[in-house]
Amino acid sequence: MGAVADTPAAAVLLRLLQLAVFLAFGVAAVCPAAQASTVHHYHFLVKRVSVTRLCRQKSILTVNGQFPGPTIRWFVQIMSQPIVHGVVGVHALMARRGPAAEPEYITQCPIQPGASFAYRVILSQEEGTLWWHAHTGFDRATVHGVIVIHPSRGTTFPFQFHKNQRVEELPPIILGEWWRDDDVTDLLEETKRTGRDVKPSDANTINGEPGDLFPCSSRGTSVVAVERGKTYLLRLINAGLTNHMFFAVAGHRLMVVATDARYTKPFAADHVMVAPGQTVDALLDADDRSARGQCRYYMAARTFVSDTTVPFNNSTATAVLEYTRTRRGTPRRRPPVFPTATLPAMNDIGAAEAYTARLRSLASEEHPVDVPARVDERLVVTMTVNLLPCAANAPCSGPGGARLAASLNNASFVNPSAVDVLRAYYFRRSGSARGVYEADFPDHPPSVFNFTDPGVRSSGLVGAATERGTRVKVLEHGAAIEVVFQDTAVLGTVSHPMHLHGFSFYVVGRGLGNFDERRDPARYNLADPPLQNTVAVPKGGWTAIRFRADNPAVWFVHCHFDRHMVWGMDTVFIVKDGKTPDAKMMRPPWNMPQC
Ligand SMILES: [Cu+2]
Repeated sequence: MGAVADTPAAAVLLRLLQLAVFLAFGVAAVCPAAQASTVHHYHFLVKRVSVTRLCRQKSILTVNGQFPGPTIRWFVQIMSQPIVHGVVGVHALMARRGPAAEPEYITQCPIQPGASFAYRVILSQEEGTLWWHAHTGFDRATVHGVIVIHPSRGTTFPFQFHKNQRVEELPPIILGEWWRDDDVTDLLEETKRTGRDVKPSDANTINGEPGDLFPCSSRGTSVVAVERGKTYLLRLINAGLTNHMFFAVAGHRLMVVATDARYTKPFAADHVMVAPGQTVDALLDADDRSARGQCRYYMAARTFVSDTTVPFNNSTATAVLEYTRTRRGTPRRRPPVFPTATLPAMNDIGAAEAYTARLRSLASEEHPVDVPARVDERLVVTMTVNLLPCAANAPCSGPGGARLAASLNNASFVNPSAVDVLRAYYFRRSGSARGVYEADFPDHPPSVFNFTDPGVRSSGLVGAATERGTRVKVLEHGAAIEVVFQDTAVLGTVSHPMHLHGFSFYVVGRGLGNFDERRDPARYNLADPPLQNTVAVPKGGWTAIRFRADNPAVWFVHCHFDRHMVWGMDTVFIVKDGKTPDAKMMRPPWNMPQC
């Protein structure tokens, strides 16, 4: 498994992953006048193809041979019935009452070669940009694509386009990462075997291309055409495995209007910071008045690294924004302008925080906020990168001769192997779920220390070890939940992108240092907090999120740095059934794959 194959056919033999996957969306508009349903069929074929980047050919896993994968478009307020297989999961859709496209071993076991699998997803209120991606190992590095959710018929965007209301869309921009010589599965296996950190990627990418600042990359560089005087909607996604990214367009400001498919109060920004898993919708005025005949601009994506003490990818990917008609006629092929002044430096924590702090919900009549004013339960959850001793029969070579791990509240999550959490919960509620998971995920850190003190480890008071286990948290149906994610300095502070399946959540507070349960809640923003599904917790700080547990199912909670996820910075929220039939978890489909 995992060797790089030279031909697609050989790759299929190696990975045995040629699965025919069909997505069939049954669309039933809520508006009574539009009861007639429309069905969109998406045919996803997972296959290997050979591509060349950074002067090197390698085989990658794709959907339909496309990298990035196909774009799915639909309208909000629909019910959909996709048939999806176990590799591709739908990111961040509030799939109502599950079982939905979730990670393997959480709500389903991996689908075996040749099999297919159907399940139902009921969408709720997302509008804007989401994405779908693989949730097996590091496969999502190349198995991902955009989901565009248009305003429902009869409605429009809650913001003005510059001169007319006609929507001009730029092609979606997916940021990613590229390893020149390595198959991502090999990287994962090596990390598991050695206990070492994942080797940094060799390039960031924009729509699968590093851009012409890299060798052998000029021909593939994405070129996005615009006409002067028009306003465009730009959809931006960070599909990267290991890095936050800054993004800026030379000569242009962006008007941010949405994140994670939820509208924001519009604000002008010279750059955005997008964490892995997050999306940003922004308007771009093609109106470069100060350009003096210039007509080509770089769109640039640079790593934002909050912890420079570990190796990282210090490169910048580019695409080109090109005016198709200038005041003087045909564009001249001058080198594009680089956003030197507006793209922050790689370690500019202030620029990242300043951007993130500006995110606010639109909070309008059509798009109101519904943040719980009081909570029934507050969880304080520390996020820690840990070290574990090498196993006696498996030597390892991580830091200090140990093995890297990660945890939430000192519980390092272990995937069950015999049966997935959903099946264990749904079919064995009488307590026999024991042996698959324990419903004892801690509500608070098991030991309290000065979490963000850089000297905490050298003080000898806190060890780097963690406990391993499949520990989940059961939430009462309808309860108002607050989760405070708290960074720790045990192996060094870092900004973790924390992601919750099944819910969008309000980000009601953030701060540096240690969360103070007595003082900080008084300063929460309960008026217009941003509604997100992935939040970048400040390095050496904390973030508080609130949501109502009204979506009964089994939901994965994890850091969206994939190596942290693999190391165990995860847990599962099981939301209990409500009283009415439509508040109960749907029965898992009969054809759920067996482990
Ligand atoms: Cu993390």
